Amino acid sequence: MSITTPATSTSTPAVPALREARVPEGGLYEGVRTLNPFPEGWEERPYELIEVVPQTRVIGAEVRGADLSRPLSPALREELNRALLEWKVLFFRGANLTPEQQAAFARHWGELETNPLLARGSSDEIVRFEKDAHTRPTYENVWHTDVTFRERPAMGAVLQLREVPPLGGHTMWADMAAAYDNLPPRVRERIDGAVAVHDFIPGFARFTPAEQLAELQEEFPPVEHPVVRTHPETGRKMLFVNTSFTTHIVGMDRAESDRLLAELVRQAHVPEYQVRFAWQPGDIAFWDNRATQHYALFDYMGHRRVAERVAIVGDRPF
Ligand SMILES: O=C(O)CCC(=O)C(=O)O
Ligand SMILES: [Fe+2]
Repeated sequence: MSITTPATSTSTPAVPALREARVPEGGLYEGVRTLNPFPEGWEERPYELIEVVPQTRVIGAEVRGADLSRPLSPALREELNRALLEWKVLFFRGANLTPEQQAAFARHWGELETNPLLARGSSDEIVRFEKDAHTRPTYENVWHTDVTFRERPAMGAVLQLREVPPLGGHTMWADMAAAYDNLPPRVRERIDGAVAVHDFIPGFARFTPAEQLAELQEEFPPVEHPVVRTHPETGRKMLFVNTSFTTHIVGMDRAESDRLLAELVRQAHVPEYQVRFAWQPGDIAFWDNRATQHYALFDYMGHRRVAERVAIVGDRPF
């Protein structure tokens, strides 16, 4: 046996050539995530009147010990608002409110919206979503923030489930502050200061009769909102574009805007930013529509699901 001596002792060992690692535009979003429920510098204080039980690291908390059927004291309203700012969607199990009580609860946060695009419940302010064995999905199966086609999109909404299918019919929410926090610098640079156009047509045209659409077009012209909005109460920056209503980014050609928007709206799909709620009849969810997107799952074809919602008028996003 002989040992061959390398031709020259200084030559480097042969390394196989590596293929070019090409990452499609839109990038990879693997790795560690920054998961802060609170804005920077937020002072965390104990709750005195309610119990707040977080459901994930950043979004969703079950609130116990609050009676929503009666007018809220200022102190209780303050704690609930603080919990809403911290956890972005609050769950109240077994609240069983009448539509009037539900509306009165929401009014502690401001004037209520009326929505000509959705089915009316027992008053103009109550939207009733009633699905039965024959209905097809409409607003479901898509991540969205409510009514961003308005100049002043809803500040929040209070949804109660009246009838729940035997299995499924859950709702999910995603934290748009966490989504913003984790954007790579190359994306942040492109969107800080950018403005997007929002329109109800993409989200609603397919299930609104043509005559009504023509009228609604007049009532709701396209509006512009910042791609990154600042939360008016916490000062936190949040990604503010969504699949249902954001049509394009101002000043970009169509292909570039489409590609960037596709990457941005995909951020709602990241599991670490999400919470999923399995409803029982009489449960309530109260979400901060400024800070979140949501997704109603239509996975109960052939069954009934009945929900009622009120929405609170919001500010103009900045
Ligand atoms: O039915 C649900 O779970 C939520 C529906 C929805 O998108 C909404 O209430 O805004
Ligand atoms: Fe919605």
